[in-house]
Amino acid sequence: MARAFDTGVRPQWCPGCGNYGVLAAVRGALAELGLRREEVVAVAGIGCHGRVTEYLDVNAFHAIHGRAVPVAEGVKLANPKLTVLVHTGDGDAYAIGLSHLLHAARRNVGIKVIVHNNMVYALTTGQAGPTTPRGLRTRSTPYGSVEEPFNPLLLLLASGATFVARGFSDDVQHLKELVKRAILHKGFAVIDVLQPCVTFYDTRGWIRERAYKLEDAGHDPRDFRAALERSLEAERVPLGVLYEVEKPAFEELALSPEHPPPALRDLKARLPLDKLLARFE
Ligand SMILES: Cc1ncc(C[n+]2csc(CCOP(=O)(O)OP(=O)(O)O)c2C)c(N)n1
Repeated sequence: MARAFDTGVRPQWCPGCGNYGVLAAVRGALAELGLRREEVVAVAGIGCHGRVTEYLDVNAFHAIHGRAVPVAEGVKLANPKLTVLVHTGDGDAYAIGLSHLLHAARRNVGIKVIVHNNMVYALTTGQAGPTTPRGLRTRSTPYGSVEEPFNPLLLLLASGATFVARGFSDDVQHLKELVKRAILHKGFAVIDVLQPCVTFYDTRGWIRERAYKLEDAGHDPRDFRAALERSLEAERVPLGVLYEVEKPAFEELALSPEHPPPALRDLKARLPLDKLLARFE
C-alpha cells in the first residue's frame, strides 16, 4: 500500500538528515487527523527543508526565500477552512523572514509553522545563521563565529504566539504528536524542530544528551512565565509544548461578517465591488 501523503518522489536529502524525521512526523500527523490532501496546503521556503513540498502529497507552494509565512497567511485568509502548514528553515524564518514570522504570531493567523532548525544555512553549504552557536567554524566563519545566536523560543513567546513548541527530528513519534496539537490549535502555532545537518553541523549527539520532555517534567503549558523560564534553559533542551493559550484567530476577527473591520466596511459602502469592476469592463 502506498504510504499516506507520499508523492512517490525519492527525497534528495543527505542520508541521516533531520528533514526525513520531520517529513515522517508530518505525514503521520495528517493521516492520524484524517485530513484529506485537498484540505491541506504546505508552503515552503528556500533551503534544503523547502524540498518537503515535492515529497508531501498535498497542495503546495514553494515560496521565495523568507516569504513562506506571508504566502501562507494569504492562503489561510483566502480559505480559512484549509490546514496551512509552513515548512521553513532557521535561515528562512529567523533571518530574512523574521519580521513576517513575528507579526504572523502577533496577529494569531491560523498557520502552522514548522521551523527545520539545523542552525546553519545548509543548502548554500553551511554558512552561519541566527541560531549558529558562537565559535562554530563554518564556510562563512572559518575562524569561528563571533556572533551571539538569539533564542527563537524566547522571541516567539515575546511576540505573542499562542502556541510555541519544540521538537526533535529524531523523535518522530513525539514530533508527530506536536504537529497534531499544532494543527488542532486555533490560531498561530510554531514548532522549532531541532535537527542535525549531517554534512555541515551534526548536532545529533549534542541534542540527544540534553533533551528531556516537558510533559515528564510537570510543565504547565498555560503558564507563560514558566514557558519563559524553560525557553531560557541553556544546558538542557526542553522538548514539547512550552506555551499554549486560546485566543481568537486573526481570520475569525478579520473575516467575520458581523464585525467587518471598519476600513473594509467603509470601503464597501463607498466602493461596491460590482461598480469597481464595471470600470474595467
Ligand atoms: C533573497 C535570497 N537571498 C539568499 C538566497 C540564497 N539562499 C538560498 S537557501 C539559503 C539559506 C537556507 O538556509 P535555511 O533557511 O536555514 O535552510 P536549510 O537549507 O538549512 O534547510 C540562502 C541564503 C536566496 N535564495 N534568496
